[in-house]
Amino acid sequence: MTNQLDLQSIALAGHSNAKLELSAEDIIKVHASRKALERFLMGYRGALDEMLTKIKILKDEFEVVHEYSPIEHVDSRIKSPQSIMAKVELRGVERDFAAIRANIFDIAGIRITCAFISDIHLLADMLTRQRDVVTLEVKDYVAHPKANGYKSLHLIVSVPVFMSDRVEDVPVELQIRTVAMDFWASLEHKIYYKYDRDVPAHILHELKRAADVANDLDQTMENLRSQVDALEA
Ligand code: 0O2
Repeated sequence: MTNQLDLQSIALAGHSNAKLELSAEDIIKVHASRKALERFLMGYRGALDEMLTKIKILKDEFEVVHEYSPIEHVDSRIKSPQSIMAKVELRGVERDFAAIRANIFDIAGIRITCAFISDIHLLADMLTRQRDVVTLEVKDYVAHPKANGYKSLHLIVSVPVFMSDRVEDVPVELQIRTVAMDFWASLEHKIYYKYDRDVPAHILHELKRAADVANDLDQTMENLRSQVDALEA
């Protein structure tokens, strides 16, 4: 198995309809790169499945025991080879699988949305205290929002994935935030790319205002929830 990431081969592998003059050697190279990439990503797919199962078990159990779940919605993705390579270039990481594995931690990603702010850390604690989950990094943009107003809890965790001949500890990025935080983040992300990262000042100002409104809504919902919980107690 080649361990060298050949950018051109992977690009070719993703464009099977392209009218290209390929030599037999090129075709063998494309297939080898494709297979190596497939094997590399397999560990990430396994890790994603394991984490998604853990999240589903928590959600199901919560619904049975508490008739309520802190989890509103779950999204997951494996980063595309093109996005992985863009990050590799940006970060100046060597173009081989070992270096990518050691330096890029968001190849497997899960985003969880919760109804209430207090659910975010509750859920993070329930996941990270499981004995096969190792926390590698925590970025708490809920406690410490970014200057633009972005709020979310980011965790990098690793889970063991059992293959036929080895065990791989594979990193997964978890982003946990409220529905309001998520609404804001997805709009901000679209605007950021629409303006090619150069967003006019008045739009940035409006976005910050919208983040404050989303935060007010989250606080109000949290207060309402506390009042309802107190009534039920
Ligand atoms: P994508 O396409 O969403 O995956 P790192 O991921 O460590 O290389 P960084 O910025 O140090 O880079 O990590 P951080 O702060 O944990 O952010 C990682 C991800 O959080 C980003 O992924 C975004 O998805 C999201 N994010 C961070 N800041 C913002 C923000 O200001 N607005 C929005 N909408 N999302 C944000 P990527 O890799 O940028 O891209």
